[in-house]
Amino acid sequence: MRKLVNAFLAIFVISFLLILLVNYLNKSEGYSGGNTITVYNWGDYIDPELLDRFEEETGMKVIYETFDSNEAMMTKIQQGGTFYDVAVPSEYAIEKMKEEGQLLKVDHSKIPNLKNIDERFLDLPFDPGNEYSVPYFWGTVGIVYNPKLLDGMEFHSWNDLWNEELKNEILLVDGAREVIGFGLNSLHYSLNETDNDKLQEAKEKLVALQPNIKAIVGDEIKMLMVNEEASVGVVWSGDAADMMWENENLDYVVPEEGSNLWFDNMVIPKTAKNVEGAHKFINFMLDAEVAAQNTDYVGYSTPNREAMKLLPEETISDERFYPSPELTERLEVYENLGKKMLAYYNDLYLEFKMHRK
Ligand code: N2P
Repeated sequence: MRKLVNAFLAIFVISFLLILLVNYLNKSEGYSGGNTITVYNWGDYIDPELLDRFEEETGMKVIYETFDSNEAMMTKIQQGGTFYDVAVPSEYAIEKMKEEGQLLKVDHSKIPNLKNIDERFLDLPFDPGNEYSVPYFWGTVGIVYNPKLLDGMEFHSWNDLWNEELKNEILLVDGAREVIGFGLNSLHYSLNETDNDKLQEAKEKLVALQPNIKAIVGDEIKMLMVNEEASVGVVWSGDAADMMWENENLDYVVPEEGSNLWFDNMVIPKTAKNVEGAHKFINFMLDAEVAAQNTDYVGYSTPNREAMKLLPEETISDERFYPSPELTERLEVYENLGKKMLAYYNDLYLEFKMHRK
């Protein structure tokens, strides 16, 4: 009997190892083939038709994976075992990854379409000379709301969120910098604050917002707002634009205390297996017509000057999504606060989340 059990056990272990081996071989073939590129992007952040078009035009195959926060993306890349050829971090994350030696330099001679990018989005402090990154989309953080469900209520200030009438009404985007950031902004502090007392004060204030919070969510925030299952959301601008196309009762505001101005750029992680393909993909996304189609699809604001010329006037003149210089002055870009401080922001965010009912 014992022998039989041992034999079964041996067969089981061997089959298991074989499955692992086959899987590994399949994967490494896919990932390392010169004809494949692996792209790591935010959820809902590309027109899938463009991936097909890229494959048709270049004969390359795209493996596409998504993430929902800079923190999740950075952790995954840092842990190793990934072979992303292109990733799309925001500015402070780019600076951090650069510092940690996780990025390859971008070869501008292989990205002729860089000339299509508006100069306002080039050579920004987080990546002087765009040595490591190329603009993809940009935007703000603000409040999307449905006046129809709220007796015509309007929003101007972050502090409007604490209104007692909003019990269980608010959806929040699931991001540490975003949430701690608007907590700080509501107190007229910088969203790059590093003073412990002010950070604690912001966290306490956010804890006091909990009764009004319905859920902290990812990309499903769009569906929930469009279907009118919630009346208020703290969101990224382009997600708001997308929702507003689907439901015309919705409106979006960047609160008067100020908010975040962010830039998402394409980078090539050091672990890339197809650097040539990465450049081709980046250049493709910067083509004016491709960028216009992508902008039209995702709803975010494009940094591509030539693409803007192809977009409807009503899109690019909408100051909610292409803010005026006056509004832009009230906005702050997230700074790379350093490893320790970023970890502290994450801790505060987790503490805030633990106060869910
Ligand atoms: C798209 C996410 C936008 C990213 N769903 C904001 N940096």
